[in-house]
Amino acid sequence: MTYAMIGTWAMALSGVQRAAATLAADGTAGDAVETAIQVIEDDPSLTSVGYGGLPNEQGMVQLDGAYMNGDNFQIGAVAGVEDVASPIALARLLAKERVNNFLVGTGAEAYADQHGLARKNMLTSGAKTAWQKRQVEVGQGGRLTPYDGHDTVGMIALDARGHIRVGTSTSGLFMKHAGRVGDSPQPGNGFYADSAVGAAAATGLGEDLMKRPLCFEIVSLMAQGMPVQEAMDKAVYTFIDQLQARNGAVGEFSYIALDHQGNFGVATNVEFQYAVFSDRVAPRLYLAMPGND
Ligand code: SD4
Repeated sequence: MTYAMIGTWAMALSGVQRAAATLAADGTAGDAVETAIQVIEDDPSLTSVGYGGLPNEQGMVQLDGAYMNGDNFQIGAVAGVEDVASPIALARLLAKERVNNFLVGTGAEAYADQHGLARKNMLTSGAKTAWQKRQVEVGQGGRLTPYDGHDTVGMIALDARGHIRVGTSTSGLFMKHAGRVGDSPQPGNGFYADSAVGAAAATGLGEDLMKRPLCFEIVSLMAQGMPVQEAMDKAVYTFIDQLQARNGAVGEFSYIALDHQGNFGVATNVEFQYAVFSDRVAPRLYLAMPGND
């Protein structure tokens, strides 16, 4: 049976490599997504996800993440959580609840404690130094630009039994306001999954990504019979053009998607690397260029 996995940015490769063994040994898509994202969350050298993620204006690391079960549409999501070692583990646990699926801040942290999830100080000394340096620059009249040091990890897995799961995890934007929430934990915007069809995940400037639920739109177009790449081209580039025409300002948009047969697609308006693994392809990185040619 076909199995496959796709993840955002070059950092996804180490996670996909780790999860490859799980999928190849008839493991579940949920375990593959959680394992792959945790590899990224645990890596202090990656400054946009989990431990080592860059802090907000106040010097706090606030994390967003989500998990979706494509079989029953259950969603778990967290936003603005502090000192939780694995937001994806927390989101996956929340996806099992009947209610209270999306928790923020201290409520999410209390839930993590009640369920025995690991807590840890997520601010590394490297991230603190980057924050202090930015304070000095701002003090010297430098502009506060929140839009750097960001890359969300999004992972989609299809297992050999046809189950599809998607997950996201991010520290959002460096120097964001306290309490700012991006697209990554928002269903339809940051992610969407339907095991009968496929799934999609987003990365880029959350403030723009949440202007249209493109992950849901991509999956909807696929449900109508459109091939995955065509669905992405139609949904993503149409909206980018619309936003450009009506708003002028367009941030970074990058999307990955996988269909229930293991075919994948990508749409982006920046140079974008992504990692893929399947029963046909050993774990590897691809590079997508902006535009739909
Ligand atoms: C956010 N979409 O919080 C995330 C950040 C990101 O590439 O993915 N940047 O807005």
